[in-house]
Amino acid sequence: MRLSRYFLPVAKETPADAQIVSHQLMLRAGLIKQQAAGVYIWLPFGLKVLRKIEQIVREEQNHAGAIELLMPTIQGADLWRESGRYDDYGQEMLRIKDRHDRELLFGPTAEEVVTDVVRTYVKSYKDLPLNLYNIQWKFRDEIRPRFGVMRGREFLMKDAYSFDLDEAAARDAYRKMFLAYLRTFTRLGLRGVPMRAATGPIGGDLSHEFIILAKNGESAVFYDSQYEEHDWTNTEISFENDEASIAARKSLVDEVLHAYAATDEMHDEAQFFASTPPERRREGRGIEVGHIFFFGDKYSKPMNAKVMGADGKPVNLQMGSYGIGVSRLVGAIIEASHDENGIIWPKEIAPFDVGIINLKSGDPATDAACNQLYDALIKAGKEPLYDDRDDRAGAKFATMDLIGVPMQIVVGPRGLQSGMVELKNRQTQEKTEFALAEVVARICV
Ligand code: 5CA
Repeated sequence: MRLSRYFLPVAKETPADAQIVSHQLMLRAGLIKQQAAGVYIWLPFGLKVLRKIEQIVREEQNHAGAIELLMPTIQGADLWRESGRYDDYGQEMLRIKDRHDRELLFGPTAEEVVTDVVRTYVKSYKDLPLNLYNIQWKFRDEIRPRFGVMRGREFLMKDAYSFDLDEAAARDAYRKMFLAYLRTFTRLGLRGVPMRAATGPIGGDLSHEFIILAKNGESAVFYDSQYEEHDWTNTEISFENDEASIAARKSLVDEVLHAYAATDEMHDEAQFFASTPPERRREGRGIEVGHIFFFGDKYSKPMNAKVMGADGKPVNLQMGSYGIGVSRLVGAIIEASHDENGIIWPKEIAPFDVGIINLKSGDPATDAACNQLYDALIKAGKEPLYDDRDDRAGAKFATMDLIGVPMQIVVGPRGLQSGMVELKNRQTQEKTEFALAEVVARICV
């Protein structure tokens, strides 16, 4: 993409209405524009990042055996009356009436809708286990939407729902998602720390939040430094349904959870001290990016979602639900990865792989070198962002740093006299000179 032809409205000034750094940077770097309180337009640059995160989340869900469908944003109120949640959910639910005075709502979550799908089509234990997910916009009328996309009213969520014959199988479904989450956050360049959690309006008796560590996190967290030092996803995890795989998943989850981690809500000082040697005890702040729940027949019972068991008797399905805040992750990743100059995208989700800065647009030799690089990078399968605008070098450096492209190639007439360009690493700020002819190969290793 040539910046002169792109739509990237960047701003120098820090917006006054944004309190935390990720929100400020998302506005300044032209990722989002507020449309209404807690409701955002995803500008082209922000949308690219959102889609990349979404794709990694999708690949890891598929890898773990979950199957994608797409449920509507608008739901009928009747299903929520069946489950008993219509009145309980309270003011966070945006209730809508159509022209026939029928009651609708903008879905804050989809346990009821997906349970209705499964009770319609799934009749036998032979169709299980089943895990259905979608990546869809949700609406929650939060009292105090804040921090930009971190606590929006409209937000993009991946929500998966597992259906099993009995509790043992449902707990395995839970563990599959647990491990899929560890893999997902690692691929996003993050460490998602699982913490025992309260279940709130989703319900159930077993629940974990996945928290990423960041200075401006909403909740205080206490954890074993193992979560920073050890990568449990290094071991190949099988998502097959044979007994050996089920047993391996159980022991891996048990091993992960053996290390202490809790938000202040669930923190138990005595247990922390008993389980964790002093040099490994950490206190910090974190952002909840995922939340998983096991809740048995909480929905299947009132909604009469049953399958025939092996003995021919009908039983209520055992369920769990598994959320990831896809749009929240954009803010959370910036919160965890930035410096005073701007965003530093982890490689996997960077909206562009490499920036090209033309120090003297209009100079024939410099333009030619930049064009040559641009074409070569595209040919090599990279996505370059070429700053070809007629602007000061300083402004170009500042923009490229602000928007966080992981690698930058700086091309100017002086270097070109000896056939050289400069390669800069956004994260380390390290600069290295390379021959023009060599630099693409360097990037593409
Ligand atoms: N049905 C369950 C799991 S599918 C559920 O709704 N869980 S949740 O309420 O915990 O939400 C799942 C994830 O969505 C959260 O972990 C969080 O990352 C994200 N999320 C929740 N509320 C908001 C919000 N107001 N703004 C942005 N993201 C949110």
